[in-house]
Amino acid sequence: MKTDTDVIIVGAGFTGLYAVHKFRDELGLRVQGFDGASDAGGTWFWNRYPGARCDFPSVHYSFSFSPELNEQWHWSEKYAGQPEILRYLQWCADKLDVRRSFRFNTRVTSMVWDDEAALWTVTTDDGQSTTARFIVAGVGNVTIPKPNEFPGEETFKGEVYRTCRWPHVPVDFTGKRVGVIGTGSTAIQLIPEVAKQAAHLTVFQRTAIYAMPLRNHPLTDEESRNQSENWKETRARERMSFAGVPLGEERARPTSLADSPEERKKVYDRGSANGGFHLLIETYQDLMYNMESNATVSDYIRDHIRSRVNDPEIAELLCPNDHPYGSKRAPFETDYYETYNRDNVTLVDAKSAAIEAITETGVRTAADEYEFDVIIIATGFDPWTAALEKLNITGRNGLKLEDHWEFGPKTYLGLMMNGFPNFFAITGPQSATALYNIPLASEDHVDYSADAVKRVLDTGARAIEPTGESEVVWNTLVEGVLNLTIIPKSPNTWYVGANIPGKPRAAYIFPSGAPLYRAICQDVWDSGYGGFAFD
Ligand code: N01
Repeated sequence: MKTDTDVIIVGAGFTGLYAVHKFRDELGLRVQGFDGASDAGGTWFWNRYPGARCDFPSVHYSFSFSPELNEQWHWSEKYAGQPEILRYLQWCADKLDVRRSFRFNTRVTSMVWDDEAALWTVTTDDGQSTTARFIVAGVGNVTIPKPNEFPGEETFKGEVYRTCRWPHVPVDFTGKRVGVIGTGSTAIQLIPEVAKQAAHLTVFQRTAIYAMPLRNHPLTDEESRNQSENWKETRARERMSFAGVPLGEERARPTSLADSPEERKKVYDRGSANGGFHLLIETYQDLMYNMESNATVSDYIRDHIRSRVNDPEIAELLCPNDHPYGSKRAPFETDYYETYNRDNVTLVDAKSAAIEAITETGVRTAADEYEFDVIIIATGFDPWTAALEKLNITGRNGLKLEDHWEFGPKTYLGLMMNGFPNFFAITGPQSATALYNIPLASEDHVDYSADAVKRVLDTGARAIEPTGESEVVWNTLVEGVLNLTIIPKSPNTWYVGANIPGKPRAAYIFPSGAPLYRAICQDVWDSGYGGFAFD
């Protein structure tokens, strides 16, 4: 069959950059990429809010596949900020020479599978259509902002900013009254930065979270040089670790319940002192599976919060009490709790008195009115399925993706869907992505996709597609594993879609850890693509 190109790649983040390299330079195929942004960067192009930073160590949160990229890039901090990550991705785009394969400022408006010709027709917002045999979607999981729930935004006389669509020029908060809505991973990075500048900052918190210290620091020249020199060993260790990030030498103990309170405190102190995910992953193995054991770490974090906030009433309000640690994505902070000791910061309980509207002058809750010059909305994303559904995908026999997913995502391995041949949803819903270092997860999925494409081409088949039965088996496994964890104990975690009113509550993530997930995928591939059909 004749097509305009072989592979259409959507998104120019970690996935898209690697996919162009893989399919164009390694497989020798024709590729065409699209991205709505004006340049490469993906999520790091859009999320430019003050304090934006990755809470995976940069030496791991970066491409692993290329000796040149590993050796030539030097990170300046343990956990890089958004500007440095964006610079890195754009440097990679140059090094890999991938920009020429992308059309930027171009959004996909529809994708339609033609069963007779076995090709996809992709329409873009510049009015053009492009045909290809394969689609590689690298659109991310936290991409589409949560729809605005507050009526009256258009009447507000001041400035409104969304963290995930931040202006490209710095916003000056000097002398201004600022309101921030939300206290998730995003907001807790932004709040300390805005508080330093604003005349007054008011934070609307609906759900308190278990934020723990990130413990970021600049890297010395020697540390940076060591990272570049030892990349092979580092990358090998990543692939063997639960989250794709090898932590320290400390091995997690089986359960916190076997230790005395004193011993347990020492273990948690050590995890906390190491910063970031060490507390969750390196202390006790059953924190994500056993509510009683989890209660010990949840108590530890509440005590930690109380120790950092001067006013006991504010401290209590900041202590989470309606979900176990880890059931929502564990966030990490720098100076977040101390921010509430400042005279120019107020914490508002938006749970007991919900936000009702944005008014001409500020925000109205069920209990009070607040006047602002600036409102910042940090209410998160419509996760997992929304960015794919927004591509307006029609598969075999006119099946729309949103209908296939009417009651929640249905996938095989979190990578492909029955009824959508030759379509690869990189780091898609029901993959191990949520608890996995994204650049590695992207590389794995692109590699699996490239193998599958090669198999189609080498065997003269037209298409690869999972069977309906294999989707059912995968969904059952994903749900089963998820229900073994403490994740469903949170009333509104985005891991099960519960942060979006009306979104089906389902198993959106496969919390198996990366090594098990990779072993399952590798087994499927090595055993001749069990669960897939070729036509
Ligand atoms: O979004 P969130 P996020 N009224 O959904 C509140 C990644 N990330 O953008 O919990 C009042 O976590 C909501 O309250 P509640 C990371 O994977 C990574 O912060 O729904 N409040 C919550 O407090 C993360 O998990 C990094 O009650 C409302 C907040 O808004 C994911 O992005 C950095 C509300 C939303 O928090 C999403 O994080 C940043 C309402 N009507 C983000 N609706 C890294 O470091 C919502 N809220 C890699």
